[in-house]
Amino acid sequence: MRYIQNLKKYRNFGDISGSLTELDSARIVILPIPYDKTSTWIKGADNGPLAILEASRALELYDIETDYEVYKHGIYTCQPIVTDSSPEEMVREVKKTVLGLLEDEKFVVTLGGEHSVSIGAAQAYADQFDDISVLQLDAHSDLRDEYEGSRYNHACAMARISEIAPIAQVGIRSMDSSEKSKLDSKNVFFARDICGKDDWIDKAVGCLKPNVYVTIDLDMFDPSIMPATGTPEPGGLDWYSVLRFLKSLSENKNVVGFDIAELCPMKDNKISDFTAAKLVYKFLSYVFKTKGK
Ligand SMILES: [Mn+2]
Repeated sequence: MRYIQNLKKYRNFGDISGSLTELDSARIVILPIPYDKTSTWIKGADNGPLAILEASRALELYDIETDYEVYKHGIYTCQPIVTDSSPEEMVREVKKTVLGLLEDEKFVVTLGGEHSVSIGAAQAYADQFDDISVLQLDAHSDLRDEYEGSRYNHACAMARISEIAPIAQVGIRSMDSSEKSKLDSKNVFFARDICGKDDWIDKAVGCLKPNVYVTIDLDMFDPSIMPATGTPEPGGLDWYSVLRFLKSLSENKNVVGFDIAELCPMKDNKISDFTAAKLVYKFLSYVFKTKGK
């Protein structure tokens, strides 16, 4: 494991400071994992966590919709897990780190990095919680058993996660024919069937166990609002549909943690970075407001 030294540029999520950013008292922990070893098309997901943290400094910390200031629960931003080791080793390191935080009863938000960072985080949650589903929002089914010589390639993320917990998949619109037999059709919500509609939300929430870990690949969004991903796919979800879904999910299930992966920042367009940061904050607002945590 190789750690780089100059990490001072990683600042606190939301630009909050003082006692609200101390590990001991914070309920929420942001874990940046700038890892991009196996991506196959547009590289740069290793810049994702830093871009989200930078953009989060421009967030308004009061959320109008929920009439809530979730940052008052405290948000601690970890130093990033930085490594150029194999995906297998990275996954082990992520699992160990997240497990340590869960033992301290933190709500962990993992920021990728490519989607393989989610494997270790989901493994930690599956170890720590009974009766848990993993909900994936993604353009891609990620169910390949192996890709380019690794079973921990980003294209295999959900294949690995499905070995430890039941999964549901939302927003899917791209896959390989070899993945067809692995799809569980009653737990898959294809983008073409759900875009522009809301009737799928109750069904998708209803197929989940009481505890839910959520893994979000930002390419689930339509590239018109989220162009900065490694593999943009047309025909994705819109902002308010995703928010309605995450709100209903938070009200009806115990969301135990989530990750957001695959932001591949663009040099001259910060819209995607801010959209990703806002998504983190909106989701936290829904989870903590509804549960009164
Ligand atoms: Mn994807």
